[in-house]
Amino acid sequence: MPGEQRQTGDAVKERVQPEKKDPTLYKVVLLNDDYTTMEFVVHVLESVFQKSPAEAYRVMMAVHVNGKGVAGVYPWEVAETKVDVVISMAREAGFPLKAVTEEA
Ligand code: TYC
Repeated sequence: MPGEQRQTGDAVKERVQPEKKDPTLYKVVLLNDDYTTMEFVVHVLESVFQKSPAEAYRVMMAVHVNGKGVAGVYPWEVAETKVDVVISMAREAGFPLKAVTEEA
């Protein structure tokens, strides 16, 4: 409606920058264990973390050798959801695989 927008001079607050999203990123870290198969970990890395077969194998071996390794880095909600998906898949398949988030 014409005349409805008041031009008081101080009522208009210009937004010079778009609202900032939380910039904090979180690593999803896979932990080694003696019972989860290498094949299953590779499958998780390919299906949940969109790794190529070669990269999935590389990350799985890094976890196997070093005890833990980064599967991916994401905003908090995405990282937490990926951990939940990994744990659900592992328990469903009968494996004790663990995944945790760490601040990146
Ligand atoms: N250490 C396991 C084995 O020898 C393989 C494995 C790799 C398990 C990575 C968990 O996050 C893991 N079968």
